[in-house]
Amino acid sequence: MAESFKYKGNKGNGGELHQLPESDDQRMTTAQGCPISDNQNSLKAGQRGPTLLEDQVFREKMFSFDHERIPERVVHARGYGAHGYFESYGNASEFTCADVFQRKGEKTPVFTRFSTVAGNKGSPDLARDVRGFAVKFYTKEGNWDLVGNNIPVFFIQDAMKFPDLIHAAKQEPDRGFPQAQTAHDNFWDFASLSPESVHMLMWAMSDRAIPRSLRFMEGFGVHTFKFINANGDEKFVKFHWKPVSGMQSVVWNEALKINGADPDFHRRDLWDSINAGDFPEWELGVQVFDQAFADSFEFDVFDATKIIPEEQVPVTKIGKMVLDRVVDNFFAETEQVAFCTQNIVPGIDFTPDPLLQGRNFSYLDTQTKRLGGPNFTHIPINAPQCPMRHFQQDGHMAMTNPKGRVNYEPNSWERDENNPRACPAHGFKSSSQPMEGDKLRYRSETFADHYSQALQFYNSQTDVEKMHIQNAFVFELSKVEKLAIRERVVSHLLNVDEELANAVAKGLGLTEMPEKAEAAMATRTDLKTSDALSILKNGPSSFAGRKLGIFCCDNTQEKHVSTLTDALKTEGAMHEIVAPTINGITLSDGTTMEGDQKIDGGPSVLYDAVAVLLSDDQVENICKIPEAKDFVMDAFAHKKFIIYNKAAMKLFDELNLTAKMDDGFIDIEAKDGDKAVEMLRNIRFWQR
Ligand code: HDD
Repeated sequence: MAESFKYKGNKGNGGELHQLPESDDQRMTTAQGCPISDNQNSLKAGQRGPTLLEDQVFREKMFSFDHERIPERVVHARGYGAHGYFESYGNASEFTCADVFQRKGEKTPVFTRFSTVAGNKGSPDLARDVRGFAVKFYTKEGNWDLVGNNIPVFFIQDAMKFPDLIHAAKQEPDRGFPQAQTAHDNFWDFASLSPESVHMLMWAMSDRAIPRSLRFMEGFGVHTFKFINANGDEKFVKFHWKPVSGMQSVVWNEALKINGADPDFHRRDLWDSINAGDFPEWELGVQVFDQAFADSFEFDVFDATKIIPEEQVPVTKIGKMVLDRVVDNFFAETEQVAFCTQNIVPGIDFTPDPLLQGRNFSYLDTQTKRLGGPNFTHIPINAPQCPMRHFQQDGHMAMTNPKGRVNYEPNSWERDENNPRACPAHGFKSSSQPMEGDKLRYRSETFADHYSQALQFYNSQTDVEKMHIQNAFVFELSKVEKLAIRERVVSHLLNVDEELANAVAKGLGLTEMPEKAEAAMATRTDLKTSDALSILKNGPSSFAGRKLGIFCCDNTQEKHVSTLTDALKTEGAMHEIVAPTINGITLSDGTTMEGDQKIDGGPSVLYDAVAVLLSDDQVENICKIPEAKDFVMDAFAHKKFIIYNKAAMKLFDELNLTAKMDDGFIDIEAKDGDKAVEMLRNIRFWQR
């Protein structure tokens, strides 16, 4: 036990603490398996002498350390993964022969990695950014990687533009900042010169880009793919992940503060909730449509800057993903997992979407560089969990070379598991795709409308969400130094919606409105709004998976705390005790409670709602703690529900809040825990 270890001083070997018992299962060895006698001291010439080059134990240890880092991902470097399973509802076999969907109730293992896009590996989780949502299905017919985002459209239409998009979005190359944000000149310069990005910009400036947790966001395959069924019939398909707990985001001011208070906010939430047995779940939905629909749809279904509204093609749920196991080792699993859009299985196929086509080259290429060679498929997290039989061999770190004499085809050796052949009846077959035409570099005119769906998205939001979009544009563009770039963005917004453009112009203090950007096509105003596009219209119906921060102190009434914690447990929600010291508090009935956070380490931005449950004899001291005041004021400003008791009123008085107390304040003495938690289901008191 760690506590029983006491340091016993230097005895010429770094202290007894470090010497472990001699049993076999605890003995430290070199990477070659040689037992190590001393892991604290290098081999020296004399007691104070120089270290000897001969020390193979030291050299091996240092060599391994020196080679620990591999290149971080060029995008999506900051990510977090978990294991789980996908359970098929068995209702998709009509559309696809993909084995993973054939049998109702069958579970397929998955590994899912969430990420931000622009930030480096050590950047904060709550940057305003798109979130990657990549799922590796270990199916019986090979790995299927659905490498999507939490936003259903993309900034660009052709992969040719991807390196420029990413160069512009990441740190500016001369100064090496800003980190993990698009709020700078280069990004907005590129975006405003690439009007195809306008639809995605609307999503990126919405609260979708600041999710409350990874569990409360949707995921999308983005591109149109193909489904092929057992009869060879083809349909088009778009993939959706729908979070079972509903959608939820933080507000921007919260995000700014959370990044300071807990840069690991999202990964910690995923880690904690899985370990607590509160497993995040998403249903996989598909929009399936045929060529006739594609021909009649307002936009080109191969254009990744467009959605197909759910009202036009409903989302059918075909299974559920449950993440139920954290990684054993972050590097081995989350870092080394290598997603490739090219990894598909029989029953699924690509379409000519020029973004998808380019991705199919890029991912394999980047994994080879990042993981050091073509054998990254041998790393356990990437290895298929079904048999693999082929004649690929050798290369760096080859671990599963084929066995036997034969390593070529055709051959006349006896057929067995080491001598495989292609199987025309069951193997992967590309779907039919009539093709003809000149070789040319061209953007199809069917991709030319850049504003209509941006307007549709904006019109589908609630007033609160519209205001957040306006504010986000203003925030980001206020960080842009060049006036001409700020104006150019507004000139595009004029093509989307005048009210939005005016609000942004006003927020930026523009004295003159720029002219509308030239558009290839007039913005369509006839597209129907879609409720599915709003977060607030698809919020949770329960407080489950959310967290209450309970700020209490010595002599807080025990029943006020327990009525709440009991009700939260029934709801499936979590709580943390925030206390003046981490060693905890003694409640009114003499029971002691450890603190989960000291007040300055547990600001209210870390919680979905707060309770301020104080005692008469402590409240005056608490009024003197600046962080205690911030705890309440931030919760108030972020429109959170605030549960309180009588003693807390003194603190509210001190903050001049008493006159402003609205229905978002819940008196625990008037309502019991159940009633209070019922109110928390609304998540925020937006009327404030
Ligand atoms: Fe990408 C990583 C999602 C366009 C090239 N991408 C990456 C990851 C996700 C996405 C989730 C992280 C995977 C992980 O967790 O390891 N990318 C998307 C989506 C796109 C998209 C949804 C548009 C629909 N990406 C895109 C294009 C290209 C790339 C057009 C290049 C032509 N993406 C990459 C990459 C990355 C990557 C360079 C970096 C690290 C990696 O692949 O594994 O190959």
